[in-house]
Amino acid sequence: MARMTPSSFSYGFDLGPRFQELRPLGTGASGLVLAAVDRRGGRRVAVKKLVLRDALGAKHALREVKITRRLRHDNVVRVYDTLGPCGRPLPRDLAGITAVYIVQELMETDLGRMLEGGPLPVEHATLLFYQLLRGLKFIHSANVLHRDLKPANIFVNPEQLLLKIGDFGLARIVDPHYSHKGYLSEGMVTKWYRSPRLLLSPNNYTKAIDMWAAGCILAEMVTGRMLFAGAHELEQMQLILDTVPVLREEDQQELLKVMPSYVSHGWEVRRTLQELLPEVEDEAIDFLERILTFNPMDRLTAEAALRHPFLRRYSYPQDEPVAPHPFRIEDELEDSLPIIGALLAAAGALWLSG
Ligand code: OWQ
Repeated sequence: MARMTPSSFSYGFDLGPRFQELRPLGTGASGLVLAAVDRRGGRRVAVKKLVLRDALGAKHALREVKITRRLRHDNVVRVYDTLGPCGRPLPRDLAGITAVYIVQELMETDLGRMLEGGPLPVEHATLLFYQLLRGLKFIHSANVLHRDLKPANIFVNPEQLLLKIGDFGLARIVDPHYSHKGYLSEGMVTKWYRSPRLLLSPNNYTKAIDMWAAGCILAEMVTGRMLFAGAHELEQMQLILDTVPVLREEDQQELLKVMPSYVSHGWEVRRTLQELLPEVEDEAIDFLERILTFNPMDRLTAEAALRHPFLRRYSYPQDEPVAPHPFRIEDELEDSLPIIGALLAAAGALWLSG
């Protein structure tokens, strides 16, 4: 009997003979990820398996495929291929398909692992953060929210100091021209990078919320310590309130309703960002203060942050591209409400033919 080759069916990955040397990297937001060598072209790749267990699993897989295929940018992990069972091309109609494989670029490490070795030299942290913002500017211009930015989802090739944003398993499309509430919340997003707004209303996802996470990540790169490491949601909010001033009247009033016992100290912070991060230079503190604002309306956008003096050595607006084909309201609805999505598609077809 022919020996099963390791590539034929390891780890429940039904990929056919194209991939070799499979080894597990971890379980991401949406499924198991393996490193492998693609015999076509000899590239090393990361392959993520999305299991279509039920209608919801299929919906999430389709969304991740749709989003990651369109996001082509230097600072976003590149998707090379999306495959079905046996490593065959993905059919148009997914009926009967049990798994989808996303074949993507393999990066050497992630920022979480890098930070296990302690803080980064501030020059390295600045260059990496510039690339994080450059990637976010592009992602947000495509009307995509990442929603789970954290060091483990940010991939790095350390010798070139190249950074790419990855793992779009919780990403959503949101068209800012229409009102939205980010209806579906999975409730599994890491709390340490959650903005105060998100702690107060867990379903309300916006671009500003990705920026909060980015700010937490910059602080962590420079200090080697997680900025706000709450053990639970209430403590997360308390740690934020210890350092982030609540300037707007409406936010103060909401907090008085939600956590009256904690906020009764005249709205003075207990320790400033400068006191919390004594090793961080003034310009970086100023920058962080513009990102870690309590109210998302006061927070710098990725595009505006790229123009802050902290990044003047790297900023080059002519080479900070936006998405050529942003996602639109139809894509957002198609994701959330399959029936309306189908109706819109049919109406579009009618309109085109008529
Ligand atoms: C890499 C592109 N990983 C990934 C991996 C979730 C997503 C996940 C694991 C690896 C990073 C650590 C080591 N490149 C990726 C990716 N994704 N896109 N998604 O589970 N590269 C949580 N790597 C390579 C390599 C060697 N030794 C330790 C880690």
